[in-house]
Order: sequence, then structure tokens, then C-alpha cells
Amino acid sequence: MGEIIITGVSGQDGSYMVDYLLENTNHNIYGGVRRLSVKNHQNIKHINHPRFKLIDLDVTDPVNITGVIRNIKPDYFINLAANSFVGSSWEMPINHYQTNALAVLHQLEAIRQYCPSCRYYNAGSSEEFGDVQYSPQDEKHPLRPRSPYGAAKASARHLVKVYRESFDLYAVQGWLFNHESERRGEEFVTRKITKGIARIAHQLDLEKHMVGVVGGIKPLNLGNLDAKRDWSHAEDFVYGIWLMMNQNEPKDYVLSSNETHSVRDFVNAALEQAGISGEWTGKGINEKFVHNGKVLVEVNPQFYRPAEVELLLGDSTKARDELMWEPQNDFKTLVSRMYDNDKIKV
Ligand code: NDP
Ligand code: GDR
Repeated sequence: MGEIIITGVSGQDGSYMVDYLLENTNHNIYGGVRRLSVKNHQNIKHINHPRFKLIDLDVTDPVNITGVIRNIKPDYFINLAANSFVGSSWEMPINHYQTNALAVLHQLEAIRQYCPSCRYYNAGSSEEFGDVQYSPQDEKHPLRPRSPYGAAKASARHLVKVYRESFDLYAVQGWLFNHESERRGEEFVTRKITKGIARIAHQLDLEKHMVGVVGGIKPLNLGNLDAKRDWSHAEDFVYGIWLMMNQNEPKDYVLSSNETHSVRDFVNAALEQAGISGEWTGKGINEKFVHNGKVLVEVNPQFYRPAEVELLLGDSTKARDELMWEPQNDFKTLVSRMYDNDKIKV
């Protein structure tokens, strides 16, 4: 029985990682949360287990990081804490750099000093590929980030490699393509869509039963409908991370579905799941989805980014061949699981 520290345990991936490790290992798990005036532990409220304990761990505080690592001397340290919203990284670049890059350096340094045999994972991202040069993107694709978020993750990647090679640490950073779920934060486009379409479906239903919707049906506002992402379910990825941490040699792997879909495709799949028909009209900022004369989805330039990653498509052949990793949920299953979870029950 060993000790595992997971940072960012209240987030999407952290919560699935705890579920996976409690089910499949006998290690003790310390889940790092930062102090907030009001707790947001929705994603972990179902976990009540003698091998799971919450600890205070703000990854931007080196004293906190060093103290925790020195006291627990973990066998595994899984760093999933981040400011993970790319869209906010132009407004708060320093916060992104401190949380997503500098924090990694503090963790690596504390591990080097106090428990060099600890296996370390940092959550890397397909956003590091950014302005892609070829598709699909594999482990050899150059780092060409387009946002302060992506630049911070790329910087962290270099630090992980330097510490691995200089001090012989088992330290890895996967390139994880987008992964979503019923526990996804609501500002990310997939969850925004499934929640938004669920609301609209409910309002259409009320109207059908002659119950007026005050102010009419408010359309779902989105940004770039043409952006393409390689979307998977988060449950499939936490298992891939654990495999990456348990090899003979530390290596970095891409995890992806190997399919790409546009934001518009995601909206269409959610509409289909909701049983709402209609058509897209207009182009660019005038594009709209119309159902029986009602605009249900429209473009709002407020959600455009200063620099966009237009296309991401992963090639996870190496992980599939060497780790024997295989995702279980395809695109359609992902959308239907998320939509069904957000559907308003009456
Ligand atoms: P979430 O945003 O759902 O979770 C992030 C977690 O980090 C939250 O628990 C948050 O806590 C915590 N956190 C933020 N700042 C701090 C801090 N200063 N100290 C301690 N904890 C902090 O992200 P995901 O679970 O989706 O992602 C997990 C990791 O994987 C992140 O590093 C993300 O960048 C990366 N990643 C995610 C991908 C995805 O598609 N989901 C793809 C590639 C990489 P709080 O609840 O208090 O805000
Ligand atoms: P992303 O996820 O930036 O890929 O980062 P997000 O869901 O925010 O955006 C995906 C794409 O959708 C476009 N888009 C919109 N995005 C948001 N959030 N809101 C909108 O209204 C909207 N309309 C269109 C975006 O422009 C973008 O192209 C996620 C995060 O989990 C990161 O932490 C992770 O590293 C990467 O995935 C891989």
C-alpha cells in the first residue's frame, strides 16, 4: 500500500482519478484542495472512503507544496490542478503561468529534495501544439502554443523533461486532447452546449403545453463554431494517465480519440439527442440555428478568442500500442451522456 497525492481533486479529472484509484488500487489517496470561502466539492461529494483524505494544497504556494511533499513523501504525485480555462488566459496570464508552470517547478524541486523515488505526472495539453503544422498530432509535433495557457503548459513540459533527465526522476507529462464529462465546468463549450440545449428543450416543451416562457426563448450564444476539437470522455483518460505513470521507463504520450468534430457538430449532436430539428442559416457572425422560425443558437463575438487554435486532431497510436490503452466512449456516447445528465427532469 502506497501514498498518492492528487492536486486539483475537486475538478473534473481529479474526481474521476480518485474514483478510478479507489476502485483499482489499494493506495491511500490525499486529495489536494485549495481554501475557498465557499466550498465547491460537488464532483467529490460522492466519495466517502477510509483511504481518501482531503488536504489543503494550493499549488501556487511553494511553502505549502514543499511541506506536503516533505511530510507525506508520496509514491505518486498527480498534478491535475490548473487554471484550465484557455479563454481566461489572456486576461490573467500571470495567474496561468503561476498555476500551470511555476507550480510544476516547485513540485519537481520538492520531489527532488524530499522523495526522489516518487513518480510524478503533470497534466499536459494538446493546446501546446496550438498552431498545428500537421494532422493528426502525435508526440513528435512541435510545441506552437497560441495562448498564455498553452505557453505555460509547454513551459512546464520543458521543466518536467529537464528534471527527468538531470535528476533521473520518473516525471512525465501527457499531451491530453479535450476530454469532457457530466462533471465538466460550465464555461467549457461542450457543457455550455449540453446545458444550453437542455434548457431550450425544456422551454420548447413548456410552450408546446401552452405554458408561456417569460421573455421568450433566449438563444444559446457561442463563439467560433468552426473550431475543431478531438473530444473524449474524461473517465477514459484518467486510466491512461495511471498507465503512463506505471511503465518501466518514463515517457510522454498523446491521449486522444483520433477523431475531430467542429463546435457546430457538437451542437448538432446535442440537438439530435434532444429531438430538436431545424436548420442553420447565415455565415460568420450572422450564423444561426432556427427551429420553427425561432432562433435557438446564435454567434456572439464576445466568445471569440484573441488567437484561436482552429484544429486539433490527435494520434494516440503510441499509447494504444505501448500502454494498451483504449478509450471506451465515442463522440456520440459522450454527447448523449452529457446531454442526458443535463436534461431537465419534470
Ligand atoms: P478543472 O478546471 O475541472 O479542474 C482544475 C482543478 O485545479 C480544480 O480542482 C481547481 O480547484 C484546481 N486548482 C486551480 N487552481 C489551483 C490552485 N492554485 N491550487 C490548487 N488547486 C487549484 O480541470 P480538468 O479536471 O478538466 O483538468 C485537469 C488538468 O488537466 C488541468 O491541468 C488541465 O489544464 C489539464 N488538461 C485538461 C484537459 C481537458 O480537456 N479537460 C485537456 C488537457 C489538459 P477549484 O475547484 O478550487 O477551482
Ligand atoms: P479548449 O476548450 O479551449 O479547447 O480547452 P473550450 O471548451 O473552452 O473551447 C473549445 C473550442 O470551442 C470554441 N468555442 C467556445 N468555447 C467556449 N468556452 N465558449 C464558447 O461559447 C465557445 N464558442 C466556441 C473555442 O474558441 C475553442 O476553439 C480545453 C481545456 O480543458 C484545457 O484545459 C485543455 O488543455 C484543452 O481543452 C485541451
